Amino acid sequence: MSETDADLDRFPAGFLFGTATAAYQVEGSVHADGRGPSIWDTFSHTPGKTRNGDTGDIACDHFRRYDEDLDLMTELGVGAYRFSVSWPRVQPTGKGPASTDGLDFYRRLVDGLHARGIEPVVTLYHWDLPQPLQDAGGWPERDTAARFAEYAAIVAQALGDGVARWITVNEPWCAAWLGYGMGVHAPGLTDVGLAAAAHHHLLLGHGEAVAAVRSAVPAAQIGLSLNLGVARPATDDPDDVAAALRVDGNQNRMFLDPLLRGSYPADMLEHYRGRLPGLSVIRDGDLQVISRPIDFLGINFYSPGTVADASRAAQANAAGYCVPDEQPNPVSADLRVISVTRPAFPQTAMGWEIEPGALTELLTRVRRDYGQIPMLVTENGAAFDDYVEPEGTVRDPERIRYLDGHLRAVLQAREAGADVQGYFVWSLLDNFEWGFGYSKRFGLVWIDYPTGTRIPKESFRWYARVTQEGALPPSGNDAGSA
Ligand code: GCO
Repeated sequence: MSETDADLDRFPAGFLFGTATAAYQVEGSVHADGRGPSIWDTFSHTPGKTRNGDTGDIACDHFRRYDEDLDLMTELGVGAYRFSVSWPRVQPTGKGPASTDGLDFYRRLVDGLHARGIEPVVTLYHWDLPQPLQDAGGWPERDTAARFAEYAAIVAQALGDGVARWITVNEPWCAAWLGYGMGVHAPGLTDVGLAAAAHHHLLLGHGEAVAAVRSAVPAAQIGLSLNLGVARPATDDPDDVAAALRVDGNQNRMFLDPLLRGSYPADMLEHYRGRLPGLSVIRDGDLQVISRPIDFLGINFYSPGTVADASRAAQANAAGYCVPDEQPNPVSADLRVISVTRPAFPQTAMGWEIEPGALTELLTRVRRDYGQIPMLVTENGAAFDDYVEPEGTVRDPERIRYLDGHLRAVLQAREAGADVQGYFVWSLLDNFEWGFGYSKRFGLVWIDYPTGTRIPKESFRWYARVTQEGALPPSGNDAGSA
């Protein structure tokens, strides 16, 4: 039965409204209680790697101010808070006995959430690999997957049934391809063969962690968060269509196929054959581990993409696209693709195109191609050039419009049969945006970094109404009216 338009503003009872952060981006206190260095501590302290040399040393000081942030979540009215556990806070060297003090911080956080009636959703890996494991080879090394399973078991046993929903790995694509292929994320390497091997071992680590968490918390609901993309060809020329298929393979099918079908896509196995060590690291039985059943699929979505064959920049330009003049990164060069953008198309402060309908397109594609699987939008949000007004408020109508549009896109995907059960705004707080440092603000809450002062933005109040009513303001009304 088709819902009426009015219903399309309303979410079903039980829909999970949440918000999200990640340890290295918000916690600070990087030496507290014996926390060891992660690859992001090393990377951010390496000159030239992050904007202005920004690091996560202080970040939002969430490690010390978490109680204040929990109160903000109460005000926000969210049903769930997605946060990540810092592996080097739990195991300072990435292996061996756990740090009780490190685990205690997360126990306090989980208890504080329960005390406020907010469900904790734990991400086990949000990119902060303990540096000693990278020194031993990092994710291109198979042993790292085993170390990750050991760490997952420790955290699951420590937090136990206080956590119902577990996300093993956040965006393995970023960890592998930005970190080992493009060099713009930690550990800052630029080797396609290493990136492909890291890709496989991150998925293997996910599969091993699924078993570890299930064994410690039998009732757990377990998934992972993928930053799946929408890669459209710039023209219908066969070379552009093939280029978009290669990007779809690298960003989407090389995850969804092994996870949900138990095999890598043949075209991408062929593409990466010979990039060593690459996917030559696959061993018998690995795909059975990787495709262990999960209870939900987390999808992080921000923006669609348009792709042309690397040899067709002039044609893409002639077709009206903006073609970047920067040198392609090693991963795109290997795929023989260029990303192009639509002129005068609305963009966020990251230069990412704003097209909410692309989220519907993505969610319904997953449903169509991989069957019915419960999905959570575990990240969606936007950076804009926010500022504090003279009266001390932060008005961010663009962010309200962005969130309104993408929440409507979720409703439309549900209407089309996708089982989307929740939505998490990235992010609760302005925070350390990786290579961009503190120059990009994604938060519902403004952070005054020198003082740590929190200022809820207008979008915070807008989202609090949505979580309260379980519905969006009728479209066009109050959706971030300037
Ligand atoms: C990601 C990460 C977040 C980012 C956010 C904005 O999805 O890249 O999970 O840590 O900060 O997505 O880029």
